[in-house]
Amino acid sequence: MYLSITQACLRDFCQPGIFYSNLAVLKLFNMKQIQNIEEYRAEYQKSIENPESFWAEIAQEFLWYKKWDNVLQWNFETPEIKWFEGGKTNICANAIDRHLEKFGDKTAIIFEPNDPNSPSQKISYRELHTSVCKLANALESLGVTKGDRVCIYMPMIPEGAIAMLACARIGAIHSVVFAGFGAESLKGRINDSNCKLLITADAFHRGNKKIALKEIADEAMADTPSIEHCLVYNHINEKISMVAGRDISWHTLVSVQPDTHEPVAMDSEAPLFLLYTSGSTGKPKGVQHTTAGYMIFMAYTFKQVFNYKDGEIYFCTADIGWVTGHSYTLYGPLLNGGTTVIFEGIPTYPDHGRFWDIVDKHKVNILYTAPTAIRSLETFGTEIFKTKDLSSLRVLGSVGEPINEEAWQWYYQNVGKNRCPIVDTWWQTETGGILISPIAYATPMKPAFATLPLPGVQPLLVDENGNEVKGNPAEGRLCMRFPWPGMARTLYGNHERFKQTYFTTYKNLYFSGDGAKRDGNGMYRITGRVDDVINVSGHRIGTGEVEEAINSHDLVVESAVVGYPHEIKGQGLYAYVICVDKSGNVHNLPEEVKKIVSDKIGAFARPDKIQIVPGLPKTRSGKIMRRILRKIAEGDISNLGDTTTLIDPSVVDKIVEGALNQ
Ligand code: 7RM
Repeated sequence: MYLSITQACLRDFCQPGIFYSNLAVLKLFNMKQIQNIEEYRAEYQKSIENPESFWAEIAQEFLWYKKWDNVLQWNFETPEIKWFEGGKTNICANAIDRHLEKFGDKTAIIFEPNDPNSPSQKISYRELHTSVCKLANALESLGVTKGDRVCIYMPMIPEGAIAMLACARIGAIHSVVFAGFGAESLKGRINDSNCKLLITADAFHRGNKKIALKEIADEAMADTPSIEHCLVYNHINEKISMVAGRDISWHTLVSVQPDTHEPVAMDSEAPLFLLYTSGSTGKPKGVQHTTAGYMIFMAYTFKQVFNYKDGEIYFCTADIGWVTGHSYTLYGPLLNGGTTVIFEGIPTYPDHGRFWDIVDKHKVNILYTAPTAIRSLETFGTEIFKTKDLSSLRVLGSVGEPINEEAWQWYYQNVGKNRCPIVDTWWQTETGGILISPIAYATPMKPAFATLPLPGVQPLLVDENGNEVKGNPAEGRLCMRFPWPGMARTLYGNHERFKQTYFTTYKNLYFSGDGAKRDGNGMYRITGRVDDVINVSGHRIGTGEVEEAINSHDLVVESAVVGYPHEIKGQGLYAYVICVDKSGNVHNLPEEVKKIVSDKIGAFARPDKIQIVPGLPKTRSGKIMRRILRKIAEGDISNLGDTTTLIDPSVVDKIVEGALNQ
């Protein structure tokens, strides 16, 4: 039964009064959670039989200025995807304002600073509303308006989130650049989308390091003609230089603003944000997401996958500079009226117990992190757990790369104490939100498997020629045959590249770039990027497969395998291996590693070369930069290209040195 707009509005969500008079929900907010596998099957079936009515029912639970005319219009050839066209809404109003009446005093954000001795901070929905309104007014006072691009280059502090929400509130398109990127990367991203405003901070500490953010921003702004102003948040009282006329103090401007602001009614398909992501070639792509579909998909997937219950504390370790930070540190939890932890630091500062201290201190119920973090903590052993209380935990999540079985078991046993389901969530910047994942407490778990598609998601596997691989088990390239509301709509300023990258490899399909296997029960296991497939003597070998075999050796922490030209076999396998004993002083390890791969996969997959290394060249999101490893394996070390996006560029020198001494 529908309530009348005013009834529903007054009864449940909107504070009566001028600011909400024109926003309405069509139905009570009672999105049901999937409780077991039968319910999942039923919900999935419904979503496939009639996707439009499935998503429309969920969409009704949000605040709208105007209801949509069409639920979905799509064409994967052009490609054009439109969800809820004709509707008008605002994601900031849905993430904050709608909770005020009932949950105004509830904590929206818990901020845990880098230094464990500094106080943590709790921000209620009401306080968040005030801060966002003030900043929204400040942005408008600078002439920023609907459709303008705003670059956000901020530490992992609440003000970064506030900046994103304020942009969304006024209809400006946020483009967050991770604060670990340097001036060149920042400049390129600003210029690609002609951002008008840059929001940044003086500086910040991450672990032992200090990063002089404003100084880097200044370097970038020497060559960003579109930037009119730079709004600077004073985070640690660092001495910085301010350019008169261009640079403005956040504190000075924001403190004089009114503390209410009416959200701007946005078209469903109005761009919400850009997020730059690297492809296998070319410069980073500005993946563009839109308002209504993104909002509905993040709210739905967050609530289902993590089985989020009212009042729970949720901690996603992803920085807001990555898509996981956008969708599941910020928007997903807030759209559900949840409490989200924003953590400024790193897992190993001041020691490797930091995550567990945060879980204990804030009584975290749901922890969502990356396999790379798990594996790095794994190397320190399990002694630390004796002194930490992790009993508040109820659900664990993994994202960003395939989680190998060892890491899965370690996480399950030591962190989850064999009682918390792990949701291994597969998705991409381009998908906006989670597509394939267990639903906590509903889907049976299978280590290293992302398991089943969420309702509304229609995956398939295809062979190299684009023919569907039907039946189970199966293996192939992972594609989607039908749109989902959270998918990207274009690449900023380059629709042709969008089409070429995702929609032309296989006709009428979205191509993810990943390979996957489906087991006898239809459960998916993501095997990794298909661009990393190596062909040895005519055998196609997935780097992920070989790495998994190598990692199963007791003395191996992690490994990366690449192909290199081989006179006889076409390509040979070169394996970089991190040993438990960091000195790498284990003489027969290379032979043992070769043997374990032969045993597990087959002699054809036996690596030709093994190099014991102290670390791997990883980007900040935990992805191994294989390009560099390939060059070293080829012996082509004269030009290793740009290594500035690596967490630790010095590791490359160590690997080169090791390779030369082999
Ligand atoms: C969310 C995110 C996307 C790529 C994707 C995969 C890999 C992500 C998983 C995974 C196996 C997972 N966005 N990937 N999650 N592989 N299992 N659960 O990471 O745009 O930065 O990366 O990451 O290769 O295509 S992303």
